Amino acid sequence: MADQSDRPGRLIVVSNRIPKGDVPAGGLVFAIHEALSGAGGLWIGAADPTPRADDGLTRIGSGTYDRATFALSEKEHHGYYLGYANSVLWPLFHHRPDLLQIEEGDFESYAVVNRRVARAIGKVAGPDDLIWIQDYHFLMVAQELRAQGLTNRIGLFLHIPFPNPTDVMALPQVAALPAWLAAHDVVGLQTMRDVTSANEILRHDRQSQMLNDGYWTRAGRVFSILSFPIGIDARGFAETAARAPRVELQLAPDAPLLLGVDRLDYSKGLVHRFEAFDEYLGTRRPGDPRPTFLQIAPVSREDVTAYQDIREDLERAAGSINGAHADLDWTPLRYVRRHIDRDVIAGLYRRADVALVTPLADGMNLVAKEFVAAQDDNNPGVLILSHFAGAAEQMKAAVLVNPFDTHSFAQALDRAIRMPLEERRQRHDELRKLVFEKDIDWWTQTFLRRLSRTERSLLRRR
Ligand code: ADQ
Repeated sequence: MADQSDRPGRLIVVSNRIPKGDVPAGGLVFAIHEALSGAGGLWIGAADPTPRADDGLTRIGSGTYDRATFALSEKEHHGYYLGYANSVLWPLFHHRPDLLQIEEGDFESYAVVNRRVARAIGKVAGPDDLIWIQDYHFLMVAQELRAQGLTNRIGLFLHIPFPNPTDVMALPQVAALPAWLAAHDVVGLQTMRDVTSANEILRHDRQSQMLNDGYWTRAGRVFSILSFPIGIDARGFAETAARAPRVELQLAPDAPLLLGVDRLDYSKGLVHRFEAFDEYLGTRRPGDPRPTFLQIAPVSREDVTAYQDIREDLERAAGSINGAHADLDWTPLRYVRRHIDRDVIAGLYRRADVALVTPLADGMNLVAKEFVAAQDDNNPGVLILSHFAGAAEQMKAAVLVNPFDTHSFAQALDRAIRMPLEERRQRHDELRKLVFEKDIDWWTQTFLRRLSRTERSLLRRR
């Protein structure tokens, strides 16, 4: 649990999603719950959309800290959430400017919602409270808070990648981005690669000036941009995996199980992954093991067109792979779109011989870390990890692949399936150490410590 004893004020966290009932075990939501349970505080998130929205917060639940929602109208849900956040910022920050859908009014909706959140925080924040903003839904909240005169320490953690300096030009509000960032005291990104992109973008801003050690100055304020790679509750996840119920998959006794677990999203590289598996199947020799690749990918953000397209592409690819390679007693690819419970997934990770975590762009990718935590240390599986997952910066002992290079990706699959126990153990030991040491508590504590130790003298009003 995050140590907050050296902090005089409360912690106020803002995230788009907030649990309305019990806090689910694991994941970011659980980490925020833990951080707030430490010293009390307030967690603010979006209410379910209603026909009309007003200002103010609605308190939900009760416990050692407060939880409250801000209102969102159906129109704002379309403009702020489905529109600007998920059809502009998400594709842009995942290096897909070709998928941008810039609609009139969406940015205004985003700005209205960010302003509403800032007003709500402004009303409840005490002078010593730490404000911790989560993710790309709230890039303008800090700027609004500064405009209200708040001098509190404000941190932002961006869970997704940072756009590169060329792509960012496709953002109509690109000129405002440096001021949004500079309104925070600490901007946390997942990787050094993201920090480099952010620094590069700020270098093009005439008002921003780099100091040192990650510090920048702009319009009289000093702020820092640093990487804080997010982790998981490794111990908890390992226990869940060891206790997980065994699912009957009806595989031949020696058939290797390959596993993919993703939200259905174009950034996750599912079509590329299917293509590599297809190529691998085409190169199998007689007598080689007959692997089964189980891909779990429930649909998400179905109201956004790009998500409907990826779903169709994937279904087509899955059908064609099984059409080409299946036999009477063998279905090489199983594609499951249904929601699967977390403990069942943990058990599947433990059982799998190879995990395929091969996004085209990803802030971190927690599946890579969960797979490692779930393994039987004596007979561990192999992690195939894309260079483009943030996790690749830390998890160098994985089998790293370029998902765009189908041929070498297929060779990596073959290598992973055949990897001898000794090499699997060596790689796993290294990965395990990292996943358990840099876990979710490490992440929360490192970020909050950095934020709370920001020099007050640096917090000048704009
Ligand atoms: P996500 O894009 O949601 O998160 P990711 O980190 O892979 O991506 O997964 C989040 C969680 O969802 C994991 O705990 C995983 O087990 C679970 N999950 C994924 N697919 C599932 C499925 N089919 N069924 C059940 N559970 C599933 C964003 C960023 C990531 C970043 C995280 C945390 O996009 O890059 O790692 O935030 O910062």
